[in-house]
Amino acid sequence: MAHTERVVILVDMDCFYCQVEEKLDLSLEGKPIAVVQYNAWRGGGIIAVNYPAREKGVTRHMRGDEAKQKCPEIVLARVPEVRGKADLTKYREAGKRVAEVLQTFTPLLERASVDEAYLDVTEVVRKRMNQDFEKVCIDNMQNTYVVGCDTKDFLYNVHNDKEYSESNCRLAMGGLIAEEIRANIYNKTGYKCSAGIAHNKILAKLVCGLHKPNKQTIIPQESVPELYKHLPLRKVKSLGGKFGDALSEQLKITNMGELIRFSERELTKRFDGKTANWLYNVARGIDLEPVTVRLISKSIGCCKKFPGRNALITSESVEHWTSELASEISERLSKDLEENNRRAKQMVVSFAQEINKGDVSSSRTLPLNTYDQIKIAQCAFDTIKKFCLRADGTYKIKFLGISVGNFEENKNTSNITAFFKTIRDSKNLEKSPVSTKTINKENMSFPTIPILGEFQLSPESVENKVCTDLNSTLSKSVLSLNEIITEEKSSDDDDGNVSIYSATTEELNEDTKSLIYYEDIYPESIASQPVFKKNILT
Ligand code: DCP
Repeated sequence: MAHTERVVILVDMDCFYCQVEEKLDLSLEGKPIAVVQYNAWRGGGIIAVNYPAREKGVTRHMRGDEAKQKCPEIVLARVPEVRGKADLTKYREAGKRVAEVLQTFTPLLERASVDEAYLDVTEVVRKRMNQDFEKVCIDNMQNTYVVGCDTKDFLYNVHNDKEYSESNCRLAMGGLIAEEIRANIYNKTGYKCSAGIAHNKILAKLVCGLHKPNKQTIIPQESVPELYKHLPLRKVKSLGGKFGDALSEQLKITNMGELIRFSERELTKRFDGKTANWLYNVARGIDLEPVTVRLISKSIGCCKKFPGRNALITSESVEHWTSELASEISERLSKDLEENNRRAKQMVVSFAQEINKGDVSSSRTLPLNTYDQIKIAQCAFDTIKKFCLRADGTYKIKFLGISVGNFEENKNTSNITAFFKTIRDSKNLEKSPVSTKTINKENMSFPTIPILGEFQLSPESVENKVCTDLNSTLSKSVLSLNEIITEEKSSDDDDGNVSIYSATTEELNEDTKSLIYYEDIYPESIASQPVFKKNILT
């Protein structure tokens, strides 16, 4: 199939959490609103801002107090809290309702996050090209923009210019379908959204936000150079992080338009073959990644940060928060089992701790054989204890996260009733925080894999010694680490320090978005790129 054969639509809800709040309290309609994850520090962190508030200069990374200064009439809706942390249930449920509407248009639907989904409508477009092409007109496409030309001219050409490419005719039909999808979402849920229409996912994503809110944008393939002319590299999926920085540094370029200067051969000299080929294609607006049917997330995760003075020091506090996270995971897993008949087989425990005044983040992957809250909590706690307990018997933990993934179909349906009984039973215990006294080690049904066992922060050693040991072990054994932690890649941090990445979360295909929602500052780098930072270890 030619790369311009496909028609892909990205649907992205506008200021999603704000819309959810508005629908739940109709008195908010039309008012400037921001959603905050409240904490006592300057009114909490803003995670969503609606468009009237954006007009007044309020942005996502402000604190609640700052937003009030910019826009005194702003309504700050607080994310509810359960177990001392954000409860996102209402936003997730709203996202599911939108996905249900999308599914009526095509089964080829890939949910990319709580409020974003790709649809491959190639087949739908093909079927409608003959019977419905007359409907592709400006009256039906009032909210459509086209990159590089006027919408009316574009529509005139697709109908009248015999030389105009067939692929543009298909995109125009895709545009009509996107208008119908968006109208349908609005009619059925009351939510507004924007859309990008292109021949592939990368372009659909790039143009989706060009005319937000409540509008959509088509990108004809010949307009790619126009789109790329001033587009920073980091805006393109996969180029937003360290790889994008490395690319920029190596090629001495900052925007996408400059990437086209490099031949595939030149790129192959600097990157592996697969990466070079991907870069070569993406520079030309070609992206062959298929829309993979995914209605449910690949992982379920939750985390909590403990910045500054909130760092967890005592064993009790670490146990308490591990138990809280495990409780949420267990609850969401049981709901997931009921709804999706699948079972997670893997758990990733992530943590960041302060060592020698620097934060060191890491994660461990463990098999998951039970959904029992207490067992999950115990297993996570054992892992954290093993890697974070300091010589003086205390901890200094800045971040904790548990996520589960590697789902497999649940074949054991006869055991479901028994399973829910276990869940019910374990819920009765929920109120009392897990303590070492109440947990019997024999209950453990998944052993902690002794990954990087030699890196354990031994209680006997003083911190400096631990760090020296870690460093020497790391340099000696990094290339022979077992299959769980591998030297997936190393690259330079912003500050020039070499980091060694664990493959664990990448294997799990971590949906980092599901992790970042819990806090106003992105712990994404922690969740997706567990590292041992060399500078901290020396
Ligand atoms: N979100 C969050 N924490 C972040 C980023 C986003 O909790 N760091 C939540 C709030 C958003 C929702 O995810 O409403 C969707 O995020 P988007 O990036 O799609 O942004 P919005 O939908 O809020 O706005 P836009 O209209 O610009 O897409």
